[in-house]
Amino acid sequence: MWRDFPLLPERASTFAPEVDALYGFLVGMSLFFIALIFILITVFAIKYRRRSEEEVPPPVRGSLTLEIIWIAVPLGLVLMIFGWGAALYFKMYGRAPAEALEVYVVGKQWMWHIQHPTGQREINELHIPAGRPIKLTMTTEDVIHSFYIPDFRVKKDVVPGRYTSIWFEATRPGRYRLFCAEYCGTKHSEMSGWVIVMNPVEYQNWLNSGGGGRIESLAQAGERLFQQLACHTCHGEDDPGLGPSLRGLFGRPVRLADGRTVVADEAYLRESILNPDAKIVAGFASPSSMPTYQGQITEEQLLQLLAYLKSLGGEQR
Ligand code: HEC
Ligand SMILES: [Cu+2]
Repeated sequence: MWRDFPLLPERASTFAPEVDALYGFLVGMSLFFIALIFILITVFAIKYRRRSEEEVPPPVRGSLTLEIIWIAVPLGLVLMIFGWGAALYFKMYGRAPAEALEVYVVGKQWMWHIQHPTGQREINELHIPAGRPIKLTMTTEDVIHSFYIPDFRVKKDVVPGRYTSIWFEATRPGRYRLFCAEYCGTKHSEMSGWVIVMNPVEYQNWLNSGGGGRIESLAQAGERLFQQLACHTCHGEDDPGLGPSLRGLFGRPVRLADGRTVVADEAYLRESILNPDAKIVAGFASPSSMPTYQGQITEEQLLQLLAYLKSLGGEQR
């Protein structure tokens, strides 16, 4: 059992050495100052000890030079740590590279549902190719979970009602532990799994064999839902004028009835489907004639609809 939880995680993503360098510096610096302070306390305690009962210590005046040094040195150090940490943070938790492979994750008490854009689904396992940036778009059906891969040094909360994302690039094929890092109920500790990193050829084989037989891509599943839920009656191609055309919508700025302009990102599409009245498209009546789909569709179905809407063109992000 203890072998499953090694003391030191592996360095298996491009971020890992960078995170380790920062932590190494913090630990090294702390050790240096601990040693320095303890040595000085000991040396001073011995050197300046009281040698006789009558001894009166000489008065001490302040030293401007000393004071400047002990303000400037720590200030410089913490500013450096701040700059270093912020730069790394923005790199890791900023926007994923455009060529990243997008995989969708839905947390549920107490498992991880994974959907690949090509349609493969898995539970508590995530198969990915090495040497390619991977972007995870994540949400949850119930409570807050947290998606954590120690060997990759990435962790991000997965929050009900919205999408969060992380990206990383695995460097070496292998099996790596995946955890939920947010206490989410009785079986929280069982909410773990494996990330299986494969070389690109193996990964392609896995994709081809995945699901056994013909599988529907996420966007295809979304298109089917789009018909089933009758979205096409208002958003159809031969536009009956009941709703705006959704072609090329993703990533585009949308003018709203209240004069604001918002970008049609994932959060906007999600809100448009679950709560149409929140933002009315310019030129349409308020309240919206579009019914709410809150409670009618699962998070996984919502992701499929999203994949379909993205496939209708628009700026890829
Ligand atoms: C009864 C007609 C109707 C149906 C059914 C309908 N919609 Fe809509 N939809 C509208 C109207 C009208 C608007 C514009 C007003 C607004 O913003 O709510 C709209 C807006 C939207 C927008 C924002 C569009 C933009 O240009 O910013 C999205 C996305 C959307 N709908 C998706 C869907 C999806 C997905 C479904 C099916 C699950 C669906 N709609 C079903 C009428 C409908
Ligand atoms: Cu959890």
